[in-house]
Amino acid sequence: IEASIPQPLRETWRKLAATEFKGKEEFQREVVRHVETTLARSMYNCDDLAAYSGTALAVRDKLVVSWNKTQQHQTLQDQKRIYYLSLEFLMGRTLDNSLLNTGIKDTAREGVGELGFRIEDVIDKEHDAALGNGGLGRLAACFLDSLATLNYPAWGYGLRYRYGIFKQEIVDGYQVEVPDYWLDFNPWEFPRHDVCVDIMFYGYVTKVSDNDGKISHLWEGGEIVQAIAYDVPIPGYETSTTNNLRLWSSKPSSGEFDFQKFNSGDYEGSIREQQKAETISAVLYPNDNISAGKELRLKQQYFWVAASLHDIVRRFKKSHRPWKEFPDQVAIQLNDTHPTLAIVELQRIFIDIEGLTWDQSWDIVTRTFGYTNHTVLPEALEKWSVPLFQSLLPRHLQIIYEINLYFLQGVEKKFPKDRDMLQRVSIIEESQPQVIRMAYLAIIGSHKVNGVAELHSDLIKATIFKDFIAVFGPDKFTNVTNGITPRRWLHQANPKLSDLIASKLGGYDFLKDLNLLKGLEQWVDDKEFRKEWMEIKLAAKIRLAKYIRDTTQIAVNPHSLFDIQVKRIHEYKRQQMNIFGVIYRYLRLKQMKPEELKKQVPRASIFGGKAAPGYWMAKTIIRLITAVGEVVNTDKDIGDLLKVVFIEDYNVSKAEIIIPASDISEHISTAGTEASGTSNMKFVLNGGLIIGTCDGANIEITREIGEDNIFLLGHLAEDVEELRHQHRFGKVEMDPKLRLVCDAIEAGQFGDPNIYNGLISALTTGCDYYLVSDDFSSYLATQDLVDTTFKDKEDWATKSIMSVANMGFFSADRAINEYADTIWNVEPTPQKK
Ligand code: Z16
Repeated sequence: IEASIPQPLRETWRKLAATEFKGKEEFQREVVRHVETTLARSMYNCDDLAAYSGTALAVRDKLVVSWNKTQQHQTLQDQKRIYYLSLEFLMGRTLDNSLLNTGIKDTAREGVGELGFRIEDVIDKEHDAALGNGGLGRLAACFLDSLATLNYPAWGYGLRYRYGIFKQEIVDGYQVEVPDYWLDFNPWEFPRHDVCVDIMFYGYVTKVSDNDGKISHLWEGGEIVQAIAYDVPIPGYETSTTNNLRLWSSKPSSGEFDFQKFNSGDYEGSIREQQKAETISAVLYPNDNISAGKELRLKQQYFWVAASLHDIVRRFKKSHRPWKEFPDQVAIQLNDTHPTLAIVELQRIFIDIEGLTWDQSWDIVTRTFGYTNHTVLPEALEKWSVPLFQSLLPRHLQIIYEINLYFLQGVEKKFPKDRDMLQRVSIIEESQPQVIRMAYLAIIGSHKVNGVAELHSDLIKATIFKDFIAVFGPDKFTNVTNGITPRRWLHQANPKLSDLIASKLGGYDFLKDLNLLKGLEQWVDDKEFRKEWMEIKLAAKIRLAKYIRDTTQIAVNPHSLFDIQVKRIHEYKRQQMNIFGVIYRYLRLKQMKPEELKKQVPRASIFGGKAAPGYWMAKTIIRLITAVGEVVNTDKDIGDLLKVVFIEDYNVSKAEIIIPASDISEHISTAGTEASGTSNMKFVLNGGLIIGTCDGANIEITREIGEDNIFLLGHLAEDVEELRHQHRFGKVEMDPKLRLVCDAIEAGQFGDPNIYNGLISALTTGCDYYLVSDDFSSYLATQDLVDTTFKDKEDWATKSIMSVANMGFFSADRAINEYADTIWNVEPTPQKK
């Protein structure tokens, strides 16, 4: 308030207010000005990187103008805001996306062209913002795009990691992790040194009673770390709404380190102490679907949650509304259990700081939060040790015990004398040591819990959260099937396809209303259209083949069938089944006579994805893929008939090149394990067909595009339990074709077989938990069907076009509107231009 300019002077400000550049010349002027003044370079030393920097700074100025207006507008409107709390935002690159969303890509192309640069080269200089592991982080990024595009007043809250997900190098066929220091030049963030919050860890709790005997709790004496806000503008597509992503960075608290106190001899020691504070936001934990339970991770979670809630509560207080209206102004969505502490922290703020009663406070808290579950895998469910909590967050542990007590009292009333039930639903698991089940806490503290695809939402109700249906009734649980932003995953990644679609649908409205794709069905028999459609696919394959040749020296024939599996490496995603299938194909080709070989469909098996650094089995799978490549790719008998490629360091910007180039992509998780998957949607939207299991969103994709347009294989989720039981307690023979594959590996056909002992024993003594053997024959037969179908180019083109035409449902816009309707109870607020 004190920083506000007095009324009489505001006219002067208004006259001088920054404006967005208009047209090519003003854009160029801004680029050159930034190159010359911000970067202190000139036309004599302007390389692609400097051109990128100048362009990014010019575009950023434009974003900032609309961002300021939007924030001002939303503050004045003062309606309910959505806060999306996520430990991961896998944004990828920003320049191209900003150019497209603000409608100035053509201006920029011509503008930088006349300055001597190709826009593609300029765009290619940007470093990915890789603050996420995989699906969950990329979903958060797609949701931000949709929230802004649909004009919802929404903020993302996350951590500003100094190191994002590691860069993957393949050395001698093995994954090696290299740190991803990405902040050298990041024009898309704005440090807000004035927005800072002190966050406490450790310490102790004392009870004090006031004159009326009212008891309150003091949490004191801990270590204090400061959170500094960094803001990132999030522009919507073809709208003036530019939302905010606020990322917190940790640093030593100013009051904490009194240099006088330090022995002057231990100056270095005092600096080391300060650096400890910075480690909190130093690095993203590189695990997808695995919880490692490390203290630093819990510190990250509390640090981020406490800073965000402080910010949200401060903003609410400015409106001077009564506390009970908090849920009318604030919807907080918990992206997985990572931010579950927010429930406890808000209860603590209300009770210990704002003086509300427990019941008043708990009512507000539970009306504020929604919780999204993204997995049923036991190794991914977060459980924090009670002793760790006791030392790091003693007051929060007390509050959790109290939440649990009241909750269990309610359960006891509903199910009298059911001791087993009380044990099963308790937030505290009675293990050694005791642990806190974060998912249970998230359910109890939220008004809605959702899964991310229909099958997954059904499964959580039937399995891991079954008892909570009995306690709360079914209405607390719902489904919101994931979606993807068509702006990045069609228009940006595949501009030629987007342009072709626009030429037939009469414009680009489909990018905002993806159901309009349905109009493509009318063109499915149009010869010229079909030809252009398949030419665009071929061009994307040629581009990828060139990328593969430049980076791996492997020559892939663009006319071969491109079979792609790119995603995090995980046993449940079954890259091992894929590579076993490739080995089987290779063994079969080696047996064939020349006339038989002529009839085979040439195929390129393309893999990509990172393994968590501590996940040995996943790393072994990568080693097998590269080893098979070494043998197959140099086998003169095989030639183009089979190539095996592992693309290093799969990330968002590589996905934008890879996804448009698939004929077939693989989504072959053991049924019931992949909550949704989102790359399946991206591939189909780009005219690729998929081979997949009846799992996650594959099922709904089948429903939308029709079962003739998808290659399904394998057992159903409902059969999995029984099959696993048989593996454990009966004698089950390995599939004979898989036996042949294992024999070839064990005979040393792909190098030292000892490397793969773990992989093979998982199928035998490990009881084949992921059912690779059970699904193998179905997988091979389905791959044969893929080959046969691919030979009929006309049939293939029809399948491709009809699939894209029916993908409207998978827009993230649809998903966001469902969240707004069924969970957040908010309406969009478009602003006038
Ligand atoms: C993650 O990426 C996912 C789940 C999870 O519990 C943790 C992480 Cl880091 C993924 C799911 O595996 C995937 O099926 C889903 O599509 C994605 O989250 C977004 O919901």
